[in-house]
Amino acid sequence: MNYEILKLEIQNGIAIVTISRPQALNALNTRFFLEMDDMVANIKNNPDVKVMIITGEGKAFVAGADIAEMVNKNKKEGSEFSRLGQNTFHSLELMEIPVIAAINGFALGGGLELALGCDFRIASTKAKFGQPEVNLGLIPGYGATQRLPRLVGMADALYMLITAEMITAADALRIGLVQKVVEPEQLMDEALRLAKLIVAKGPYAVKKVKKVTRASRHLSFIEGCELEDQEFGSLFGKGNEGEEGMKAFLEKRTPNW
Ligand code: CO8
Repeated sequence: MNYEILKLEIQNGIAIVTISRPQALNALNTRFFLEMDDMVANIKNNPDVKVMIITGEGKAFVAGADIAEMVNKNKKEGSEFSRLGQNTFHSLELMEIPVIAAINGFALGGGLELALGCDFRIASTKAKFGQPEVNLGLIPGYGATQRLPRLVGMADALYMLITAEMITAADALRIGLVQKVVEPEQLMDEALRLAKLIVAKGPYAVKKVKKVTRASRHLSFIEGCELEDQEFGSLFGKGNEGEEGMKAFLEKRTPNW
């Protein structure tokens, strides 16, 4: 696929995906979702990529779903547009490799929902976060009603969803919406630093830890612990990653994954 909105750069096992439609503050339109689906599929098929970073070009990460595209939709088309974005963000969340959102500016509405579909979020001090859908007489349609309360708790989620107030990066850090805040000029350096840390780990172990931890959302505690012990065991034995990692520790050398 020829990308018009997304830019991809791959360096040392790290895929950096930049959303580049700055004239509309990177608002999410149908074209974006088609490109993102294609991008996720491509990166999934590239065994060299161990981690993905998503960021935005210009003053926004993403300022929401494209209001100009949505305005004339009927009920059925509205639901379809919601499902399109939900599916894309589900497939992003289901990627085996970790996905980091590097939030450079506005992360509003569908833009915050995109960030919620990533595994964790780092933000520039300039970033602003909000779920402004009720200002438009809408509710979120790309998963925020479900992901936000699970991430930050019911009261902070409802505060954001009902007041539509934009919050600062410092407040986003305080409620656990982002994991780290850095100066704007350090954002990509910090995202790359974290990505490099991840690239150095056992790649199979990183995928398993994501899979088992994310499964805690739909499994009971007991089922989750069962999955954990199965996957823990899968890393042992001759030629497996755990064997190499533990041997390397005991032999005081860097593991050769
Ligand atoms: N959609 C389309 N265009 C947008 C959007 C958007 N979400 N946000 C900004 N733009 C456009 C503006 O219209 C403007 O275009 P133009 O230059 O042609 O007039 C350009 O981007 C620059 O924007 P501004 O001039 O407004 O920039 P400011 O710095 O003055 O303001 C803001 C920045 C505060 C971010 C402001 O642009 C804003 O409030 N944007 C809208 C934010 C918003 O309400 N987002 C939520 C959208 S709804 C949503 O995301 C629901 C998701 C679920 C959908 C489910 C499917 C049915």
